[in-house]
Amino acid sequence: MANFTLPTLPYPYDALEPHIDAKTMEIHHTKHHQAYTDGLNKALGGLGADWQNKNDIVEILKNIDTVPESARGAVNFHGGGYNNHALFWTSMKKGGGGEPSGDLGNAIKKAFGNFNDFKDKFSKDTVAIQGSGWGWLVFNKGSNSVQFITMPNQTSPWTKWKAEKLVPLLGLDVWEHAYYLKYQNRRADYVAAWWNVVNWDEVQKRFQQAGH
Ligand code: MN3
Repeated sequence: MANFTLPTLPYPYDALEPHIDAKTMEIHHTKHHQAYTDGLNKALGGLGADWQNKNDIVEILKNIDTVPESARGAVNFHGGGYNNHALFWTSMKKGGGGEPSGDLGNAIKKAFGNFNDFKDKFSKDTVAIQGSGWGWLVFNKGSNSVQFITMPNQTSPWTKWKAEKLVPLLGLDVWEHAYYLKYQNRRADYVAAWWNVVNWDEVQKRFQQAGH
């Protein structure tokens, strides 16, 4: 039986106040992320033993094309949601923000000109996502550079691995459940506030691990 479990947050629910409120964090984690976790387990549980025994979500997403068609849509959605949120929680921290330095800072400058241009593009294009989705800074292993992409719904950048060798570095959830309690319809205000909690040390670590 597939047994992915909800990861615990590395900080209390109120740690990201006032930028992201405690109630939103608690519901987002215990209800929404839990639902993706349950949905992933259910989708894999309906498949053969070889799929039920898999426990590496990144490998599953990289090979989404091999998931039997009966479950592929559900695994794409719930498995993407499972991994996206795990990355999301750990890419934020109390007292975050600022700019990345070192290799990552240089890669962002090379790709976008400077940090503010990167931030503007990321913000503008993520705010503009129609409906629900995520904005992502990714590392493209093929071109050895970072780039910005948007992904619809819960589809993970890892699902583009075979075609484009993309590694997710920093994602921003702009589903309404991520901001509606505090910001209502003001997605742009939520996106602007979120930069204050970005954990660049963690993003830098992912960049190193991606083998740039
Ligand atoms: Mn979410």
